[in-house]
Amino acid sequence: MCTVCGCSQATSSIELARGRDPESQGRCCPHRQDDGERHDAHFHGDERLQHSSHARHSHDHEHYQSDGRQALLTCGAGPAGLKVKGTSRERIIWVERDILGKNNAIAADNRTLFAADELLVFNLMSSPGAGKTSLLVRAVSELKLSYPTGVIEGDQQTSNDAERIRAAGVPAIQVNTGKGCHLDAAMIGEAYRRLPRLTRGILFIENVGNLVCPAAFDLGEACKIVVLSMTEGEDKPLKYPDMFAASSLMVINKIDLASLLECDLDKTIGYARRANPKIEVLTVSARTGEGFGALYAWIGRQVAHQRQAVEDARR
Ligand SMILES: Nc1nc2c(ncn2[C@@H]2O[C@H](COP(=O)(O)OP(=O)(O)OP(=O)(O)O)[C@@H](O)[C@H]2O)c(=O)[nH]1
Ligand SMILES: [Mg+2]
Repeated sequence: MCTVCGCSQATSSIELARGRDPESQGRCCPHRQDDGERHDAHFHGDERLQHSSHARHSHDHEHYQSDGRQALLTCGAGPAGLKVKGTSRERIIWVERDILGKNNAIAADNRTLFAADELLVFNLMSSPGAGKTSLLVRAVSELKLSYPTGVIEGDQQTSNDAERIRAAGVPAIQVNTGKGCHLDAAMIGEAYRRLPRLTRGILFIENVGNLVCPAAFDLGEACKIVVLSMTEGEDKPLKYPDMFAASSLMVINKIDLASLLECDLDKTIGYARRANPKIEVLTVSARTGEGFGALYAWIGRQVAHQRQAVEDARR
């Protein structure tokens, strides 16, 4: 675990073996996309991309916000406390700098690529285990009958999810982020080039299971979708508002378990709308298929909207 912010980005033995700067050991932040970042990527087996990225750390520890602002915690003192320029008080300095600029530039390139193929791209995000892959397996089995469909899967390790998608008869690329806690635009651009051409089709990206960092990264998608499972409790949108603020749609999954749980659906939706008054909401069960008609209708509307935009641009 990161010794500064508590996130799960600490240096692994694998990264140390690859010669990671000992200064950064035990701390997080592959979040930063700047010259200090290192990328080690390879594809293996049936299209699994191993990706490890991390930033060079100064002793100052920087945390980044989804709106691109940077909160700088200068950790001048040791574990006993935080020190900023001679004071012993913790101070947060907001630096108006677009630290996600490099990622955003690559995301813009991805968007150009997707537009050229008239491809609709959805970025699915959730906590680990909310049911993203289960939902995708069911959805792509149906959608592939109407659209060229593909999936990019993101996980720290394993190609399990891509294998589940391929078993449904849809091409999938697995990206392994190693210690990384989210997909970034460069990973998506690279993975997309390894998929068969999906002209006028749909590409689903399943992000790394994490309700925090994926929200901050533009991948070039048409929109972000947050999957929240009934088992997580209704307060997640309050605790992780950035994820819900960034998403156009909240899919509440595992609705088949509703009668067994005390989760208050109305409360969950109300909390999500505090973070994002415009967020649309669907309830589904990836297990039983309940609610998938409405999900397909929603996707159909996005397809129609995108095709109309392409037509308008041509005129
Ligand atoms: N009861 C029920 N279980 C579900 C549903 N959807 C998924 N699950 C179960 O939830 C567990 C996790 O599902 P996954 O689809 O692997 O979840 P995920 O979000 O892709 O997980 P990560 O990729 O690890 O983040 C599995 O045991 C699924 O069978 C659902 O609608 N109802
Ligand atoms: Mg999954």
